[in-house]
Amino acid sequence: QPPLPLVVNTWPFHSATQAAWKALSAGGSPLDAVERGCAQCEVDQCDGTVGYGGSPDESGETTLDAMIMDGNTMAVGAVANLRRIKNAIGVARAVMDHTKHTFLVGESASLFAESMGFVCEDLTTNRSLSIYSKWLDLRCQPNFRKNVTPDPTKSCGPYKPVRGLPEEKTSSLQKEVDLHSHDTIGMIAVDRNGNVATGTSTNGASHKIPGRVGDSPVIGAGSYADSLVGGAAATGDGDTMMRFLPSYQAVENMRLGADPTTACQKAIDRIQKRIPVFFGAIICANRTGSYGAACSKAPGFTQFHYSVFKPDLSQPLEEI
Ligand code: SD4
Repeated sequence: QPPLPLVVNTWPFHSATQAAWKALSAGGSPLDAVERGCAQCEVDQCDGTVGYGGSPDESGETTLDAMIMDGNTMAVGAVANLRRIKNAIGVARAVMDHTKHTFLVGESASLFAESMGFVCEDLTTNRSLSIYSKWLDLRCQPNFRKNVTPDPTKSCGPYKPVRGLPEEKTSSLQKEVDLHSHDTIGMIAVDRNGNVATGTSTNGASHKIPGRVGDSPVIGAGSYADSLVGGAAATGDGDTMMRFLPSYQAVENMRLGADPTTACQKAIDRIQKRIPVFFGAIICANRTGSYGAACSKAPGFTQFHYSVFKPDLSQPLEEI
C-alpha cells in the first residue's frame, strides 16, 4: 500500500481524523480535509478544548482561535479571539479564500464571519459555566461576572493574574492549570500527490485573560505547511510554545533532512533547553507520507497520543 494519502492529528480525536480522511479519500483537497476534520472537532467539542462551551476566560466567555495553511500556495487564513461563532476553522478558511488578508482578530473577526453568513450564537454551555464558577470559587475572584457573587467569607487577598508569575511564585494550583488546561486539534493532511495542508482549532487556555491569543492560530507556531517538504502542528502551552515557532522549526528540520520524528524532537528540545518545564507536543508528516511526533517532558505528562489515517487502515490508528 502506498503511504499516501495521509491524515495525522493531535490527540485521539478519531472523529476528526475520520472526517478528514473521508474528504481526502473522496478526492477532496488537503485543505478541505483539514477544514472538515477540524470542523468535526468543533462540533464534537473534542475534549472540551475545541469549539464552543470550553475553556472559559476570566470573564466566563469562550473564544476561539484557528488557522489553516495551504502548503502549495503558502496561503493562510487565521482567526483569533473569535467570539460567538462556533465554526472557527471555517472562518479561517473564509479569511483565506475570500479576503486578501491573512489574520483577523476579536470582535472584528466575528463581524467578518457574520458578513460571510456564519451563524452568530452564544458559545456558553452549562459545562463552561460550571468550569467558570468553580474557578471563581477557587480563585476567589472579585465580581468578574455580574451574576456571580463572590463569597465574602473567603479572604483571598488582591487579585493576581493566573498567568505571568515568575516560576518560583507559581502556585501548585497554577501549575495544575498550566499543565492540564491545554489541548487543541492540530491536523496535517497530505494527498496522494504530496500536497500538504495543515490547520488548528482550539478554545485556547482556560481562565485566560480576555484578549489572550495562544499559539494555535499563529503561523509557524500552531501549524505550518510547505508542500515542498511537509507539515507540522503543535499542541500545548501556547504562551510558551509560540515564542519558538515550533511548527515552522519542525518543517525546517525536515527540509534539512531530518525524518519527521527527529524533526519534532529537535523542535521540542529547542524549547525545553530554555524553558525546562512546559507542556507541549508536535506532530509532523513529510510529503512522501512518513510521520512522527514528540512531546516535552513535563510532570504528569509522559506520553502524547495522536491519531493517524492512511491507506492500509480501516479506522484511525492511535499512535503514542
Ligand atoms: C493554547 N495551544 O491556546 C493552545 C491550547 C492547546 O495547542 O493545546 N493548543 O495555548
